[in-house]
Amino acid sequence: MERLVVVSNRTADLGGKTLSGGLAVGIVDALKSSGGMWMGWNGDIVDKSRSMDARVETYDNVASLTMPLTKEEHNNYYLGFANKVLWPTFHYRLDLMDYRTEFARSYARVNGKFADILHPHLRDDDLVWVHDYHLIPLASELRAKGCNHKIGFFLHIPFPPSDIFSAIPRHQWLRECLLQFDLIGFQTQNDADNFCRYLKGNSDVKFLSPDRIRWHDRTIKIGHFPIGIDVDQFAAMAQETDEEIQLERKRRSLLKRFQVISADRLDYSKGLPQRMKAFRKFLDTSPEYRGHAEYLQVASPSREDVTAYSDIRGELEQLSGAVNGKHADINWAPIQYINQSISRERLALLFRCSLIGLITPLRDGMNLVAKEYIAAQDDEDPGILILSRFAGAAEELGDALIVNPYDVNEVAQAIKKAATMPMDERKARHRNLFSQISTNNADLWQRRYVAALRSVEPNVQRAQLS
Ligand code: GDG
Repeated sequence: MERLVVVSNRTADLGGKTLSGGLAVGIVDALKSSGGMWMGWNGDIVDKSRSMDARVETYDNVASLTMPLTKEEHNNYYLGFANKVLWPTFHYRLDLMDYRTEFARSYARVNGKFADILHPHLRDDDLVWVHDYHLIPLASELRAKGCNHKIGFFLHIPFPPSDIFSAIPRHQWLRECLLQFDLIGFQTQNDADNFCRYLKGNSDVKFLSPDRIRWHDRTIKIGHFPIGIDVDQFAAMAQETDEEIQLERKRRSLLKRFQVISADRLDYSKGLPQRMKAFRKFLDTSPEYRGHAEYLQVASPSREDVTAYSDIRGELEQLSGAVNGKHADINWAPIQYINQSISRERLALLFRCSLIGLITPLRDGMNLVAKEYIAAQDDEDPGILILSRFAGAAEELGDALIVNPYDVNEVAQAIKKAATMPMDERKARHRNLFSQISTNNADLWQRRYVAALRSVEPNVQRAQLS
């Protein structure tokens, strides 16, 4: 059996006690069964790069190949090109794109460094699976070293419409880098369609079928592979007994209160201010819920060195303060805003005791929180998911209350609809949602992707880049 080699910007903490996140769990299981390898940045930042910085360690049949980044690489490749150019643009936020030549140069250089480190460790029949926007040029760099391996790419974030993508200076270079992969995978049909429409504007690309293209002497497959979660693991965590949470539940039931919950990295793509405004609208238009509805927003800190992220933090502090100032009573505050990361176990328990999961990103590749909220529910008394139509998850989770996150009135009405939803309807919606996330779980996601990569036609020649 071929060995699977996974490459991502950061590796999971393979040596740690528990792996967090459906992504890590799903991938590590696949790596264990093939005695595979995971390569990526180890999270350290050093002054200077030295060749002996790369390390291989083996945990439970999985090799981990890691290295640090230098300060320059962290600033220009990671914070710069990846998170000030690609992240905003791919999330349809051209207004936040900050393109600089030194970012692009460093991005190309770091991808070259990944290839330099990885290449000597590759075996002839390895399947190489590259993850996400940080590593678009990696296949091209590996091909330049003579790698004819099957190399697949999976984009965890959205792929924007052609007009937006082509606003990135040197987008043609990114396109040519992408076309050095053998399989290009997206989260949704919509993302794959956006990419295909962009390719159709190029005369050197020929569509052999809707999902196979010919570019010079290469054949490339395009597909969508919606990521899932480890449903059993998350559901089990949500059912642990926790005295504090049970007390909280009793208190709420005595006072006829219910909780609305959201949990996100504090990122402008997640729509946190719009959501807080929608909750404020709900309180303004449905005064009968004052004293009864409590909104908990967990916003874990993220990329704080990027200005767009610190700006949004200030906005949320101001908004939550203003709503609480206007509506709070001696023994009730409508918004509880936590700008800290909490444990995964606690998050699962909080999801279970919240009547409403309010997940309204402005744009999201998939959104795993939506799936985790469903997995955590008690099927005898399930909560209701309100989900943005701009989350990739909305393609699969049609039984949620689907909303436009920019429309505060619509979101406020959805909160009211959820608060009054009859139990039969709650159960019916939950049954369908749970069945969907259980079928398309993390394991199926990785198996579908790896099977598709294994079955691509081998491309032996390397196309000439312009
Ligand atoms: C990218 C794409 C795509 C959140 N707060 C805390 C916490 N979390 C966990 C959640 C969830 C994960 O972080 C977030 O995953 P998402 O999918 O919601 O979003 P991104 O981080 O933006 O991920 C996204 C994903 O890749 C996978 O392909 O779905 O669209 O943007 O697991 O539970 N975990 C802990 N404390 C917190 O406070 N422990």
